[in-house]
Amino acid sequence: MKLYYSPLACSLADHIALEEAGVDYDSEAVDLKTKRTASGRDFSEVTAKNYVPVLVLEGGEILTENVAVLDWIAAQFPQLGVSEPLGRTRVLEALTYVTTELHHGFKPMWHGGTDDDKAQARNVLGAKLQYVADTLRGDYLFGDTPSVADFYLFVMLLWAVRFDVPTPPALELLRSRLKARPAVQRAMAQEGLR
Ligand SMILES: N[C@@H](CCC(=O)N[C@@H](CS)C(=O)NCC(=O)O)C(=O)O
Repeated sequence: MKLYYSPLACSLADHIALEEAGVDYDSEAVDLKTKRTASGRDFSEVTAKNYVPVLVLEGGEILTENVAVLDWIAAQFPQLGVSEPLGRTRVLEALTYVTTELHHGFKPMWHGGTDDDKAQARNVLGAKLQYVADTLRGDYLFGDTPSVADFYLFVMLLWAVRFDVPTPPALELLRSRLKARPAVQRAMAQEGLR
């Protein structure tokens, strides 16, 4: 299994999930500007979508789209999902919120938005993070242990620090709690992050 990632991109969630799962995997960084992998390969040969994450499975199948990749990882390693009757659906609900409401909300910050665009995005993202804080079920989104949705949320919380997005205290705690986990530290170290 091989993960294509870019440092501090949304693929960090998958990197963390694989480390938390304790599975053997390879990984290779992708330069998202040049679209070259660290070994010099043209990334469009891996995926015509040209974005991360990409997870290449043992049989050579290629998974893209963060929600699908994280859902697949949680299906292989149920400790990274939620074990209740609606568990998988709740995790998909949370992953979809993160990708459509949070991740996409950062576009003006990553893609040269105007100062007005960025200020507006900060307000909207702050309100959406407040919604997440209000619905936490415990130390993590769904209770005492983190799921793949927490790992994707974690990346958004790192972006919030980087771009000065107001973050509710409960989510600052969640960020610190996740950052203290050995698997998270290993994934971040592999991406050259602190
Ligand atoms: N629809 C994709 C979007 C993934 C995405 O936005 N990846 C970013 C990094 S966070 C990327 O690779 N951007 C480079 C590009 O789009 O050229 C998903 O949900 O996985």
